[in-house]
Amino acid sequence: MIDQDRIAELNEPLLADHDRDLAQLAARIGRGGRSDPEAVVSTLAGFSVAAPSWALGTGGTRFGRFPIGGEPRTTVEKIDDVAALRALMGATRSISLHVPWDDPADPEGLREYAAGQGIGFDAMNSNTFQDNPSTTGGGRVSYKFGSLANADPAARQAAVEHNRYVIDLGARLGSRALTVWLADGTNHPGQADFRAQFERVAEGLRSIHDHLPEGWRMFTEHKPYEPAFYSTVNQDWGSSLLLAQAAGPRASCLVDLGHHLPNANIEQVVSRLAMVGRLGGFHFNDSKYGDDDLTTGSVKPFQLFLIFCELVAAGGGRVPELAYMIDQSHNLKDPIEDLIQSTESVLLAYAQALLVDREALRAAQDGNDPALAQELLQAAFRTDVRPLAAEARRRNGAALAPLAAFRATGYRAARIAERGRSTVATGL
Ligand code: AFD
Ligand code: MN
Ligand code: MN
Repeated sequence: MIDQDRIAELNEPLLADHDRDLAQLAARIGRGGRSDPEAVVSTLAGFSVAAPSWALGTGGTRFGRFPIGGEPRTTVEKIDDVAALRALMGATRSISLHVPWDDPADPEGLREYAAGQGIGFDAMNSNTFQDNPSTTGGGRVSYKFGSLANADPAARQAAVEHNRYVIDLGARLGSRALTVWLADGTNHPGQADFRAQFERVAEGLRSIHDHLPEGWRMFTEHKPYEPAFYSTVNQDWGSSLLLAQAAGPRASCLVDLGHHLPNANIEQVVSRLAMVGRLGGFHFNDSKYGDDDLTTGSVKPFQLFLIFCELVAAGGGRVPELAYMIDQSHNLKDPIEDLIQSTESVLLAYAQALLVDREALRAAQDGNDPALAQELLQAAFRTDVRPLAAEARRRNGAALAPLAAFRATGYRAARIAERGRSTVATGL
């Protein structure tokens, strides 16, 4: 619904300045062969981060939700919004569905529709943190006291069956991954046995893993608290690693940037999991206090940069082929505007990480020269790489100034006219 001709029209008046800025930056970073601007641009142009289906609508908190109108009411409309985002950014070429909030009756038809919009299906997300009739064996059980961790074997079985259903649905959509985030835990000391809950979850994940089709992967996603407030079964990267190892060889750990206790060294977690070959992917967001699901890179951009430095190092010069997704809750901003800004932050952090002189950094590290090491990292981080990201967008037929372009297209007003203002809850 945002066509490339319109984007090209909006880009036209910006091209001269863009070309000048790009040429100046390329000359500067390319001096002495320190970096290859062309290689950075083409790497960025090839990178894609999945959009979360649940974040195309206004999120909300337990204190309220303030819908902005024109929000998607169906999975088809969520795909339309991701296609608009792709037209603007050129870097969100897939959508990550959340079942049963997305539970298409005609998966093959939806797959074809999405393909026609240039959108594929990334990792599927199961939901055993709510009692939905379709996920609790028709209401036979409840997840109030957990799903895979539940002392009630019928609840555990229902949770395994729901995950198997999500995998089968994903296979029909062309997805090749499942993310399992469990809210399982306790709210009160002594409520459950830590070991018994953990071992029940490990057994359930093994059953799910054994259902994975050829070529599929599954991700265990840790989170320290919420909705469980005394203990969470999969509460940190250590538990996530143990659970992935217990589940099987195609299980690895998904790192959600909002899922660590305050001041955790996330870039070190990334290095550890990559070192043992169990780093599966990311849910990008930012936070100040908890799992705030704020705009990626809006609060701690240096941390995001350091994470990408670890990824570029692990991938030998570019990020490894992992599952890269955004996972946010847009409570105040227009969801598409927030996703534009988040996608931009991811690309900028990646570009800056590509500028790090890794040979010189390794020499500084081996030479115990922390001042030089800092100089090398900050030289990259302090480089304004926006012209490189803009050029990558332009090469993908996307917008040089995506937020302004989004507003100029009048996309939101058109969706309000089409979809109305009364919207159903689509966020978490
Ligand atoms: C919530 C959880 C977790 C999960 C997401 C989608 O905290 O991040 O990945 O929902 O299920 O944000
Ligand atoms: Mn997440
Ligand atoms: Mn979360």
